[in-house]
Amino acid sequence: MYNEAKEAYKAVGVDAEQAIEKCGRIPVSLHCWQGDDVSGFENANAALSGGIQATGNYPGKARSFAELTADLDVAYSLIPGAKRLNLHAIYAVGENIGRDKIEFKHFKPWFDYAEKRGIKIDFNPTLFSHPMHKDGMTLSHPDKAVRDFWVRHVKACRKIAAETGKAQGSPCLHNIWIPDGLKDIPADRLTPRIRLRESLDEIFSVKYDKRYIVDAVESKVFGIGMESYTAGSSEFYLSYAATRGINALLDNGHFHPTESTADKIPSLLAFFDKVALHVTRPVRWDSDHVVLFEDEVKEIAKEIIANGAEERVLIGLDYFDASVNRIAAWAIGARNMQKALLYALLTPHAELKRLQDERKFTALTATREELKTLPFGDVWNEYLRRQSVPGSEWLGVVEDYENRVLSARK
Ligand code: RNT
Ligand code: ZN
Repeated sequence: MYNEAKEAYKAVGVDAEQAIEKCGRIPVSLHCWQGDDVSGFENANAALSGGIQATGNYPGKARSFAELTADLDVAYSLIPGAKRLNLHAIYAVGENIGRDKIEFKHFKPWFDYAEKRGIKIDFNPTLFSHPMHKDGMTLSHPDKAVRDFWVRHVKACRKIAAETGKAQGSPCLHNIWIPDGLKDIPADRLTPRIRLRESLDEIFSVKYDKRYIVDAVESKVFGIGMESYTAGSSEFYLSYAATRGINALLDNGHFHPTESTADKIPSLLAFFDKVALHVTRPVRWDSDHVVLFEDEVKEIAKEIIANGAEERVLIGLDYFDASVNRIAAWAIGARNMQKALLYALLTPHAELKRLQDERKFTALTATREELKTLPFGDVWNEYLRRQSVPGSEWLGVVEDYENRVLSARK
């Protein structure tokens, strides 16, 4: 079946062998926080706050470093391609010493875990689920003591990220997202943004080698309880990143529903060396449902591949569904991201671009529609086989693990 598929793609000018080979080299960063509903290790009864929410109560969630890494191993075994690991500061291992005091050594177990598996790490400060996240604000809070605490936290995190990047020989993506916002119509939209700008400037006054760390800021249009205003809006962070020589991260759940995140990628590629992504699935709101193999995700992958930006777009996943088996959630979302990349790699972009430039729009639409029914599944199966990853039988692996291991977690 693969050989026939290969011929079908050859007929439209696509080399399936090359697509398979290339797909295996594009890293996708797996977010550790899908494994425990963004709880972290700071305390057992940690409640998620900050305008984000995990809903559902599926049994068997990971409660420790040992459980989370065991679960991640199962997930990784089901995902083809190059993989990274995305950590949050609340996953420091050992006693809770305070977010403004964490160091590389508190993440050393993660580093060793990843290194053994040939996986590189990305890192995030955690500016939510904490008593100093006051009145829904952190880096833009009117009280300087609150801002200073979070400045210290993010500085500590950037140091960890830079040390990680240096030690692993690959830049560590350090992404700042803050929940700061207002529920109802602001009386003052500007001052919180000025305070945020000043906090960020203080944070970025510490310089690190770009070979060790990629600094990014993540915008958001609204959150639960912050429906009317977010300090870290898209315009704010794009301007900030552009003027400070850092990068922007696009989360496709963080824009008005008819905006296309895929369309934003080439806009940013025209100005920035790198663009970071959080791929998710917003259902009516920023719900962070499991990523599907759907048009939005295909279009995102297309913008990466068609523009030859595999090394400039840093792909990460960001969703947390607590209503289904969490390992299956990892596997489904990451496999779908990979599917979208392979699908884009099996598209004759040069030919489609030529049709656009020659204004042959009838042929462009006709060709694109014909491509949709090529035997993609046969190439996908061959890709999985070569990556030694199970095909549709992957679910059995998760069910078996659930029966043996997860069901014993009470
Ligand atoms: C929240 C942002 C942010 C978080 C993670 C846990 O809306 O998307 O990226 O999901 O940092
Ligand atoms: Zn995000």
